[in-house]
Amino acid sequence: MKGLMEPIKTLVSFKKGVVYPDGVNERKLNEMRGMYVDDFTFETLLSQDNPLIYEVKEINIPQEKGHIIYSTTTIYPGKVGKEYFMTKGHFHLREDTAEIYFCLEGEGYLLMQTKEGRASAIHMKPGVLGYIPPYWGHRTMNTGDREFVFLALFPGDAGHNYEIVEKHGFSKIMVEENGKPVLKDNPKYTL
Ligand code: S6P
Ligand code: ZN
Repeated sequence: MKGLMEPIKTLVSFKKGVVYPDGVNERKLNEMRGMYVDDFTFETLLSQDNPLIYEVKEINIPQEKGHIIYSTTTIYPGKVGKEYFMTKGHFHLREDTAEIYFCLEGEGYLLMQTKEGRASAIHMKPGVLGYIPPYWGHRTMNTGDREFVFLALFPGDAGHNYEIVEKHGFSKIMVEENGKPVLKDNPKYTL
């Protein structure tokens, strides 16, 4: 670590996440091309509108070993076809780093998978903490009808690898069937 950092305080609203973020990283529908199963519905939706799918409210913490980076993610309610609005998903560049997600508001799933395609999902609602062990890629989806908000904490030197997800996708998808979220095999998944 380089030098001594001064302690900081962060206000976090349960409903809205970080109150005074240093930065907000927005992902709209057009940045999610190829991520959903139903490409036709995706393009139809996009030709009408480009909604905000999720936003990450960040605090500036050095991206270095020894630090803990934290942020809140808000995923808006909605679906592309039957598939719920979700994050892009990633592995950590340093694969031996873990992460904690703590749900503050709304409802959703934390979907994890190994590079071999083994999947595991945790149902998230306020008060649920999901532990993402080292080596598991992670993606979240909003299965409720209002904003799904969670706090994420991860090692400063974890880094992000989106390429694996862009290339192979996740082995499972979360779709609505008879008004309920159901985890299914992703027909687009390639190992
Ligand atoms: C970072 C952590 C989260 C996500 C955020 C958005 O390690 O897992 O802050 O970055 O939920 O997801 P994604 O996949 O677009 O980075
Ligand atoms: Zn992560």
